[in-house]
Amino acid sequence: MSDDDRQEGCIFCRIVAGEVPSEKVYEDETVYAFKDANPKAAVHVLIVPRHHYASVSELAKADPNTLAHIVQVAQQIADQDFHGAYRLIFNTGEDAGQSVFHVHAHVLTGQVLPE
Ligand code: IU
Repeated sequence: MSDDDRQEGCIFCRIVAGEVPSEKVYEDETVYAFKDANPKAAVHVLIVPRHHYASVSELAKADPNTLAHIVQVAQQIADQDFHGAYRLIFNTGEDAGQSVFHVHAHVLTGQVLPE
């Protein structure tokens, strides 16, 4: 990852760079996926673009292909872990529960999910 891709002090930039340990689930040139440290389902994975964007709307504007790719990676994880069923969540804004301002998709799967 180049310096242009990251934001100083961002914990997810540091995870993507391997400076902070994480349980990797998947990676490729554009995204990195790892297990959420505080899982809310049997399988709870976070998928993040390598490049720093603060929110899903910022990502959608700047790089819609990577947003579509995140959906495909979520599907792949759910195909492996739970016959293709999953919930995909992008908390956007502090009042919606976003606490890390490097866009991340929560993939919840591996069990029947409550409504
Ligand atoms: P949120 O949508 O921004 O609230 O989600 C942040 C998630 O990142 C939350 O589920 C945390 O458990 C998770 N997380 C993590 O897995 N590892 C970390 O070092 C940090 C947060 I900071």
